[in-house]
Amino acid sequence: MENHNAECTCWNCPAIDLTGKVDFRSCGQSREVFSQGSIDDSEAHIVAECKRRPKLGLFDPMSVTFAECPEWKLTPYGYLLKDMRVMILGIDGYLGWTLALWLGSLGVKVTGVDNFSRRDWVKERGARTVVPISRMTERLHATKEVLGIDIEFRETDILNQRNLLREFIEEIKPEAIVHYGECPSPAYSMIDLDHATFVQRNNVLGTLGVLFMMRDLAPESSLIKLGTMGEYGTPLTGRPLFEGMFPADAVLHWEDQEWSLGGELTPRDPGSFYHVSKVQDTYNIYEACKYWWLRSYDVMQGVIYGVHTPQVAADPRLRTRLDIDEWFGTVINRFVTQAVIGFPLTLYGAGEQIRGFIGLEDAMQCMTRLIVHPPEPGQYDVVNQMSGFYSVRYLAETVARIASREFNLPVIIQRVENPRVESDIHPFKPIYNKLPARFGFKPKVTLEDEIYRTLELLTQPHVKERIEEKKHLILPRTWWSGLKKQVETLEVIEEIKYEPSSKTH
Ligand code: USQ
Repeated sequence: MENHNAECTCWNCPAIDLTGKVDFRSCGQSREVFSQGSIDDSEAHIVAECKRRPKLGLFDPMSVTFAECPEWKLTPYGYLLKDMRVMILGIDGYLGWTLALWLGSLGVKVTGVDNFSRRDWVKERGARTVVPISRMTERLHATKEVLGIDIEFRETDILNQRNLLREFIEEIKPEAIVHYGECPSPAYSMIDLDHATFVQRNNVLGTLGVLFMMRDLAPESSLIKLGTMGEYGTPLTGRPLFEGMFPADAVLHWEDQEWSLGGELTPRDPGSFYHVSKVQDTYNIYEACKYWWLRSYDVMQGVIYGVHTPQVAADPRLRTRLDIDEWFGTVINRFVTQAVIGFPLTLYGAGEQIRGFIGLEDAMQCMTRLIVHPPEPGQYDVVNQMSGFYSVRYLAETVARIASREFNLPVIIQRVENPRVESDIHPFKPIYNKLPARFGFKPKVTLEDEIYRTLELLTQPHVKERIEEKKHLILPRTWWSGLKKQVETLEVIEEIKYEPSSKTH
């Protein structure tokens, strides 16, 4: 569905300059409330000017749709604002870099900031990305040379150099801000007090600063903020994990009374001090939308995996990072690297933990669809961004099957002590309808195909060598209890042997 945003109007558009009788204290009111003109017709109208088409003069912002406006052009991901200015916070990371190239190739004017802290955190733990990545100057140069795309980059720490970020936002006037600029690691936040403090300070206060800057400098821009499915936890009652807020018909029944829960934030049950930082962000963003009419999509993303988009695969200098250590490697990426070097795949605990997952390329598709379909002024909304959910045991077996059949790698699966405090046997009922239903998202990458592509890259001798050099960092030793010791093997489950496949992939 490429026309999911065809009927959006200038009310959603970041090029709009809202003037007239808009009461910015009346938080979160939607277009419908205004359209009803209920209070007093003479007071309730809104007029706007277009920053891109000043010749229009004052007009009703709900009278022009994206499909009708010459500034919006149809792409496979919806109508896209011509030369749309998108700023990526955390542009040097696994997701940030990938999105920069992806959006640039669609004609978006990409700008970005980073302080290279992801490189530093990984180095601090003695680890490194197993897929080699270039320095930023070389990345930018190669992007221009290979893809013909200019990206404007500023080295900036969004928390400790707020003045620099402020100046950059003022100069660029971004029409959307994608916020990937946080520390993403549960295990890193659980190392000790210093790390927990660092992660919460970095994430929560960094984001708080961004919100104030948006209020002052870019109130029409939308904030697409990376949250996590891990905000919700895995409730043992098996109740559905709604997309941030309860649906309109949800009801609280207690004793002999009933109350509607529709529209209220759902309970959060984060699983690490990192996850807590995301929950705090949720509340800060929710409040900012309410107080200042900012607009935001909070993206509850499942566990990400994979290495491929057409742009990062176009040249070795354009590759995005891939971490495998206990702090920054996510489970599928870790299993694939383990299979490549014959290290028994590490199921934590019972191995029956279930999580939502999404491949790298599908995550890029989702982000693009959200960027081109901005929320209304004052609208805080949440999407659960995932394309499927699996137990970690199923994932280990799938990696083993593909590695063994297609790459002739013998694979063993083991169970190790679980250093985390998490349920390893639990129900899981995520709701993830909004992206497909409202934004036209159709997953393109199957789990098997992306595991295959990752194996293809990681079995290359220079990558395999880099994995071998860091294999002492595979077994976790950061316990949520505070213990510092490497986990013990509980059980070697099986040696998986499949006949080599005759099919060419
Ligand atoms: N796990 C294993 N073996 C491993 C690694 C992990 O069994 O070798 C298990 C963990 O116990 C956990 C599950 O796999 O139950 C997922 O672990 P993970 O390390 O892949 O992901 P997680 O720690 O939850 O964090 C990652 C990202 C984080 C993001 C989160 C999304 O690091 O930034 O927020 O995924 S979610 O899990 O939905 O909260």
